[in-house]
Amino acid sequence: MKISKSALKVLMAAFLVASFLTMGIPLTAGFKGTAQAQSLSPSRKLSEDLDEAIYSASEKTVKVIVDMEPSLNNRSYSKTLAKLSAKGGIITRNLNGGQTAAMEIPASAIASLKDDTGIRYISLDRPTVVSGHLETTTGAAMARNLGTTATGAIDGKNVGIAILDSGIYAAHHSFLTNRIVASVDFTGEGRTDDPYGHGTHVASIAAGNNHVANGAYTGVAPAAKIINVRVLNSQGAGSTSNAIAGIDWCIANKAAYNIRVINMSFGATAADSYVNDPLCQAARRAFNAGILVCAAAGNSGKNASGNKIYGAIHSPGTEPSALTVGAANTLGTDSRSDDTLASFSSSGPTRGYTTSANGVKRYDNFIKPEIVAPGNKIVAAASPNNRILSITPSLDALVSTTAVHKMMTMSGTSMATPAVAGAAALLFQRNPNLTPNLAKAILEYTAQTIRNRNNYQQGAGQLNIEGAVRLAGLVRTDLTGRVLGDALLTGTAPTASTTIAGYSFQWGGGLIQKWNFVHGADLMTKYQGIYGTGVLLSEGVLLSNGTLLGSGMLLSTGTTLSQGVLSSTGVLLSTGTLVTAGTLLSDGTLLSDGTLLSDGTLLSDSVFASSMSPPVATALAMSAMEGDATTAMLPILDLDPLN
Ligand SMILES: [Ca+2]
Repeated sequence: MKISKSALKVLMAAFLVASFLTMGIPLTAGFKGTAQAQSLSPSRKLSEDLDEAIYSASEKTVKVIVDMEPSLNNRSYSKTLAKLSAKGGIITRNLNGGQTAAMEIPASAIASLKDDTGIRYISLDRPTVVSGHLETTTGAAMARNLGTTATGAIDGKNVGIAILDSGIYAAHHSFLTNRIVASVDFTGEGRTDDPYGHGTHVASIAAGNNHVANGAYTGVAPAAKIINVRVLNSQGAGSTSNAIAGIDWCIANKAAYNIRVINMSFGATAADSYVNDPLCQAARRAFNAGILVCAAAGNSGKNASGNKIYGAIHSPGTEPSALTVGAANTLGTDSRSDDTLASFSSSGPTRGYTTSANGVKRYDNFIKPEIVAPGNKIVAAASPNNRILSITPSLDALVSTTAVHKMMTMSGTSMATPAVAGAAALLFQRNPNLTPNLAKAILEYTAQTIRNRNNYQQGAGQLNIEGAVRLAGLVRTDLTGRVLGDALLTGTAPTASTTIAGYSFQWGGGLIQKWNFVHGADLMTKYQGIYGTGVLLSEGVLLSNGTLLGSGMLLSTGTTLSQGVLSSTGVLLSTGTLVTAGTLLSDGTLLSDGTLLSDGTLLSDSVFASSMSPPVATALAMSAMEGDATTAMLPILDLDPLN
């Protein structure tokens, strides 16, 4: 027998809720000890806390879970439910194959149900508090407690994150209350909501609150200010000039909204070197203005046959100052022991190029992305009637049917990027004096190396917010005027490991430089020239004719340059031959000219057949949006839909 995917989801969700309530709240909750619990008569059908709720608020509606007699058949269930409806009950969710129902019902009606033979038990639908999968597995939940009296909880408070995307559905309860402090449109459509459905999802990953499903989908920086800069239209597309106008607006309004982070979950094919690419140039302007720019790597990590390809980082992810983000896969478990890379995540090197007067192309060939974060099958906020969901209904996470609570599942480096943008906001809250370079360095240094993946795939590793916030808290706040070799920390170096959900891992302990991976404890104990403003983090070393040159101006002697890129087998590959030979690593081929998307328009990671001409690109985009078919973040029902 084949069970449809959506039916399976509902079944799994129902099971989850049942087991969740059982595990999260002791069944004896509300009872005063076992003696009383044991004295529970089989005929008693109301939980004690429900009794109390009825007593204290008989005129009100209560939220209950009604469990019907298992011996009954479906017809009897329907009859019982009809009876409950007649008494003013509104069924908010069917559970347990129809045998159990979550409902809202006038408290005054409950007494008359006590003797109903169809009903086994009625309990109060108790609110539970959980931390969501994303905030748990990234370490954001642990980071909340790493603040000071001055900062309070580390939740992004007062730090602005500009979401350059397809708009945001501001009424979604993930953004309660008044979290979106500014909205501006650069698409020409004259609206700032999100008919496409991409920007709302992205914004809630970065900064959504814990309102829906008792916190199951809490974003990384749930108190940050959200700045909605709409540069993608209702089809999810836009022009490069839209995006540039949006970036320049952020620079001009940085002070007004304390914009410290820009999130760009979109990209265009990188053909020009970052030196000439206008989107990269705009990203650089933002960076020079003190804003950390987080950019999606792109979803071109494999070709139509599913084979690994290298060299398909999208612009502006090709810009060296940007923090470029690839997608990891948590497999839906909080523990990071099983985490891997999403197959669709674009790998470096960057392949933008300049052409010399005699026609020779010179490729940038930088290592990108710098970091990876969860981006496979992420459940986050959905805007109502959005285009993505209308075309691909299977992406409905079936969490809630209420518009302001609705959630959908999406995959892509688009989803990974806002997790990093939210993390950056937490760092700036913890230590407002961090330069963008230093914030970027801390995020890279504390990342977890993913096994069997090279630097072109994972950069410095997977986002570790616990480690990053802890380290940011140790960095001195009087950074102005520091020179190379000065103490960077206020005390001793931190323990360079993190334990999340019971699994401990060492920090990667390194930084991505243009063509190299630099490592060593000095990177975080001593001030490095590359942490200042007016330089690039990635400019610590120079490569000349295959020779690595450490710059005494920018890096202290206690740091070590890898002699090229670390391959998945741990063997160092010689840089000079690595990229010029045209063949790269043994497990994939190098994309020769970066022309995967033929039309050169700016696209969100999730694009559709109608907006893309080449069938190959369409297939790739669709497969990326559905994500890798592994276990994933599970839908947890919203049991309080009217709130
Ligand atoms: Ca995991």
